[in-house]
Amino acid sequence: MRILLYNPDNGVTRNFMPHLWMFLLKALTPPGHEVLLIDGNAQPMDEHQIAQYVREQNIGLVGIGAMTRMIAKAYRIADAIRATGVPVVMGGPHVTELADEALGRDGGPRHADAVALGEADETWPQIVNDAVAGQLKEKYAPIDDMGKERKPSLKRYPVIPWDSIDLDQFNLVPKSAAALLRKVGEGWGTFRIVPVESGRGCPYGCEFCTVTGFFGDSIRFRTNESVVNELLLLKARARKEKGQIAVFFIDDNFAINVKRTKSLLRDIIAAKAQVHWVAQISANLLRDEELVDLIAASGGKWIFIGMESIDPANLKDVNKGFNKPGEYASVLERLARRNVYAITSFIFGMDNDTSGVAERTLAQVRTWPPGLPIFGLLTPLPATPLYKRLETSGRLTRPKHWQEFIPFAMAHTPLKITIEQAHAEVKYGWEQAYSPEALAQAVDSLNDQPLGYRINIFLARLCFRGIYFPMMGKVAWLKVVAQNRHTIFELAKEAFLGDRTQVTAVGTESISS
Ligand code: B12
Ligand code: SF4
Repeated sequence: MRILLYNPDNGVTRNFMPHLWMFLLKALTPPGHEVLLIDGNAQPMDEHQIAQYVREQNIGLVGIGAMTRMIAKAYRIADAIRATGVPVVMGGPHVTELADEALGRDGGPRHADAVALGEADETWPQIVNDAVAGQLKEKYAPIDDMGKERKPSLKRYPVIPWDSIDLDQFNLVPKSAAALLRKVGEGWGTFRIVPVESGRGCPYGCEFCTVTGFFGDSIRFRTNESVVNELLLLKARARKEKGQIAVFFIDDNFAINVKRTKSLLRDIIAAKAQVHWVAQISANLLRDEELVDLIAASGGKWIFIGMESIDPANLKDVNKGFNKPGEYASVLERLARRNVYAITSFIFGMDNDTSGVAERTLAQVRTWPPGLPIFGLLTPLPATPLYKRLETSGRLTRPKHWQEFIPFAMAHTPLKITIEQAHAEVKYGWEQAYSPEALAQAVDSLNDQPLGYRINIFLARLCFRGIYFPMMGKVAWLKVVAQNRHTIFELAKEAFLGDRTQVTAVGTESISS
């Protein structure tokens, strides 16, 4: 049977990184089937196009995975596919929480023939076999012999054949420049950011987060050996195609067990499996100097930190009191001393936020080493404790906000500001943090560093700017380049007239050596 795994586009980040679930399920598919992958972020398709594709390619089963924010699009695509007579199975966090919605058992239309609840590592082969036999069940759940929910172990993790898998849709180097860039240094003909997981689960239970409910508070890890081998495979591929690969360790909290993380990083270093990597780590775990040393030595370049708020009262409200705003600066400086920088994520519209929260946050951000601040709104995702609290207190203004998804729009009323004020705070945060002046300041703050670091922070900021100000077309890019022409000119002048030997940094040094 030919199986299509499809992930709908999120409308923002294009082909920046593929979704791991597709590669994982492909690797777990029983032999004898052909599995095709389409990520809508890299290959946008509308309902008509996908239906045509399914017919032309003679697809016998389609699997669709989606987060809450893409679920409306996922349902539209699923409807179009089902209209061709091909069965659709859906999985991922949203349909796990709201299976009845996908199956049309909540009074709405049906979108899926079957739903995979929770982690599908063990149920996927069964789903495929049942589809072949024409006997798809409505729900598949990972349960043990006693009928109790079972979280799959990651000890026997499948080998994802990164050396041979078709990754054409995920090359971040434009086709027009690939041939030329292949000859630069170790080769830049391709640049891919690849998701790798080393473990699952986070016990912290922040009120707005689905992770503790979905993956459970029992944390599971792959073996160090299996992670190291995966990195070696990725490095070999990059070398073979004269390109570069960076890894996003998508674990929810990569250092949740500091001892294990240190042992993994030591093994990566010992096996010379270093690639440039990004990971999510909560601030409280970054107090450990040895851990941060190992992060830097093993290729860690960017750490995503869910700071959420600089107000301890807000953090306490959402059960994230383990975040201590008083130590944010020292954590970031500890990283920056090793040339590791942070993606700092903030949420506005929290219950203790008052007017001016964005400027107060930015005032602190400006005193920190340069990084990539990002701003969002508190969002009640289905089945989170936050959703339940707001529902119980009658504060949800759009209880099914995902059915008509609007980016950067609240679905409940904060306590001390209006919804409109919260929207304005997010807008202000993005505008100020990514203004030409802010970009120039970030570059200047690294004046004592090699040029490569400054180019890197500038390019990273330009790309991150696109999360809020989508830069999909050439005109939009040209406008941004024009606005930042002064900084670009200064960097270019230094590159061509200055000490060129210094151009060795985060984005430019070789990762394939
Ligand atoms: C990596 C990641 C991202 C990446 C992008 C995604 C990517 N390209 O990989 C980045 C950092 C950009 C990101 C951004 C956001 N993310 Co995110 N992200 C994750 C993260 C950490 C890992 C995803 C992952 O690969 N997991 C590992 C795989 C193996 O698990 P999985 O995807 O769940 O798949 C398993 C099952 O769900 C199932 N399955 C999944 N799909 C399918 C499909 C079929 C057919 C079947 C049978 C089974 C199946 O089988 C898989 C194997 O067991 C998750 C948390 C987590 N641990 O999952 C959050 C998570 C998915 N993100 C979340 C959110 C909210 C966001 C943001 C909206 C945050 C924000 N406020 O801006 C943005 C939105 C981005 C956008 N523009 O759309 C939420 C989603 C909750 C929800 N109900 O939708 C999660 C769960 C985290 C959380 N805090 O709750 N994210
Ligand atoms: S620390 Fe991060 S992953 Fe863990 S529960 Fe909180 S927000 Fe979710």
